[in-house]
Amino acid sequence: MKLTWFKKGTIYQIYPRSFNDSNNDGVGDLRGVIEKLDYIQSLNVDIIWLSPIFSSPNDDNGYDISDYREIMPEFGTMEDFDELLKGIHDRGMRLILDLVANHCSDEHMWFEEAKKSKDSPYRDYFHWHKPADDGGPPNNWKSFFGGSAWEWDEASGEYYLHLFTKKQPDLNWENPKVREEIYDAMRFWLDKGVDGFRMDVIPLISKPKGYPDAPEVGFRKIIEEVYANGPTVHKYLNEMNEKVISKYDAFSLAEGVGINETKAGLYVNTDRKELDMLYHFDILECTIVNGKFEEVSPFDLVQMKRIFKKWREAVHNTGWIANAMGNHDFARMVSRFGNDKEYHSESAKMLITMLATQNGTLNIYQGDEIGMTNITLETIEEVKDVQSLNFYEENLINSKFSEEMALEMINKEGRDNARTPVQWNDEINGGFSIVDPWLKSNPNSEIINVKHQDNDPNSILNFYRSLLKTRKEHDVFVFGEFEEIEFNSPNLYIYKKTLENRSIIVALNFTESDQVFKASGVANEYKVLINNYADLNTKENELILRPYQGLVLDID
Ligand code: TEU
Ligand code: CA
Repeated sequence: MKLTWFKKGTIYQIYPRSFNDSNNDGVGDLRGVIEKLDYIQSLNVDIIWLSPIFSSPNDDNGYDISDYREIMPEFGTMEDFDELLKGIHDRGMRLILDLVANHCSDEHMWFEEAKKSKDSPYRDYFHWHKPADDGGPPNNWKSFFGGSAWEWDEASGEYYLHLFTKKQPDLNWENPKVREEIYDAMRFWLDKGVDGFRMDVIPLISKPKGYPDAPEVGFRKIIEEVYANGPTVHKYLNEMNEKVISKYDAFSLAEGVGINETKAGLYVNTDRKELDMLYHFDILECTIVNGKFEEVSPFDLVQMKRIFKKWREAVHNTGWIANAMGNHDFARMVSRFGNDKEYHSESAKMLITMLATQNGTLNIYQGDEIGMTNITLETIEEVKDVQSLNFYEENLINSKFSEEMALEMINKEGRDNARTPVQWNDEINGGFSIVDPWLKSNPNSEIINVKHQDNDPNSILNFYRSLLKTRKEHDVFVFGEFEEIEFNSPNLYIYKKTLENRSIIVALNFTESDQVFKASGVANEYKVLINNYADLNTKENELILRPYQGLVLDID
């Protein structure tokens, strides 16, 4: 019987480059994480997900791996890693690593060898294709980061496939040797004692046979219908589970790109023995219509409730998901879904109250526990993210938007928003480093930082700590049966959760004005478990919710 310790857990994602710089070279590192382990433990989180720490030329900050068994020198040594892992386990937490197995770096030995000759034993580790009749790429596939997904290789007269940058060639999972290489790398880390993996773009590993053209639909649809969910994906995930994961007390968290709720069960239903859970993109992309830097839609609370509902129902009693509203690929949660100015603290606390009371594993991202916000980058030189830079470059050529507009869009949606250094104190660069960090530190570190919030009982940080603790003590938060109340309200998100004879009500105000909720019962007799305001405003059976107020009430 597989252990399910991860279901109640909270995952804390660390993006090491931006977490803490221990040797003042401007880049976060493993010793920087070691220095902060007591802090991380103080959050009451259970599992640390470390974004890639392996050797990499950093075209995509480690998501382009050149050696799966080596630590990136900028981040430290294997000894540092061993010490980190021990430090995490000593504190009763677990560690999952980021497995980037859909592609590697073009500087990985496999690709370097593959390029040398069509007869190389490594040639078939990748997807090579002769040109189309006109000499162009074999099909119309676009890379996630702009331009064609095929790159021309002059020497061999063939194209290779890269769904991300051209320095991230896709691995050919149809080749059993590739699969064994990846499984071996996984075993290497599991034998060291790591507790599992977050699996980068795992739904993309199997490509449609014959590389057919993608239909003329939005990019999101293309991902769902063409790039993800390929014909052999389940066979390989099942194999990976059988040969690797199931042999350890380990779990897998899939990045559910291109998986919609109708397909979710195929990946995470327990009886299928594939993956343990996934985080989907529907909340993360709920304001993105087709793709980043294209059309955006306004935030719509009812739509968000629908998304939570359909996912909850999709895996009900059969599988499991994780819930996230931010990570290293998206703008900051409080800036997107809350109000990072007048109601910074209130809205940050309300949002995490919502996420912590959804059914599923809670997944939070570094810095969100202090309400870190988006940053304004003044010039394109300050932008570091390859996705944003490629968009900017393409736009210079097709002039779809003015340069100012393009930079504005990058500031609104770009991934650098989530990658600015963690703000530890009010000193230079927020205490991350005494030298200029690789990506500009947010000037608001003078106000928003761990040190201030640590000393303030009403801070976002201390709210996270007590919310996560309460969540651990009450199974109903995670496992309760969900009952929507006032589902069609565009202002309030209210739900009741019941487990055995325990019931709670969660009441969340998504607006900047007071909102009235008519409770069935004497509102002021409810016991307050969580409240992001000092008091509870009630009138007979009415609950008056303040701007961005978030409550969890015990109604036993
Ligand atoms: O992300 C995959 C992915 O789908 C994102 O590129 C996402 O679409 C985009 O950032 C949102 O606009 C994973 C990693 O999380 C990301 O950091 C990597 O760049 C990417 O895979 C390639 O490994
Ligand atoms: Ca460093």
